[in-house]
Amino acid sequence: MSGNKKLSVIANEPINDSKLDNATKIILGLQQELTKYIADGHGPFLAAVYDQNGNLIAKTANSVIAESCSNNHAEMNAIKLAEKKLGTYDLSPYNLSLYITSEPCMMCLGAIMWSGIKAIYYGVPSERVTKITGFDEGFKPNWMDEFKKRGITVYGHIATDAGEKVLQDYVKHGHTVYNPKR
Ligand code: AZG
Ligand code: ZN
Repeated sequence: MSGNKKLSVIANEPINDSKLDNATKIILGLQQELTKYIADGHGPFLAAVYDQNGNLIAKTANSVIAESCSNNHAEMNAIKLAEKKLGTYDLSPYNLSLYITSEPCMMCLGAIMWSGIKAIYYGVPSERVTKITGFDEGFKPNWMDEFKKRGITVYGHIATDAGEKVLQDYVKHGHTVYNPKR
């Protein structure tokens, strides 16, 4: 993150070290794997749903370009796959957490809210995603407090150096930034 202030982790509850350590390991692993997904034609975002015992329920990358669908963000794909696997539109009884390489965009915040996911942990914040890549992440006033009101835990800015490097490489290698024309 050359030339930028090091980001501190933020959360909408008092920070729990064991949750943060676990999330840091998972997100660092996702950032590493993401490089392979990008080489296979995916967008530069990866998301994984885990249950409270650490079992992986779903892991998916962004497939907007690969599947010609503007909705196919990593988080949307992961939620859809988790719901399909568990055979329900309401994940709330399963106490699931969503781990994401970057902060969710405006669309994915809605999807997370209506899925019944109980906690999210993300890497690179939206302002940095936009600055590095040019992806438009939308407008999201006060969303961490709104999630808290709805019982959804949020931790962010986890392992940001690794995450920013992946995004910088995506741009450096000339991969597509797929915003609609305006
Ligand atoms: C995105 N941001 C996140 N977090 N995930 C995706 O799949 C995205 N696509 N565009 N911005
Ligand atoms: Zn999104």
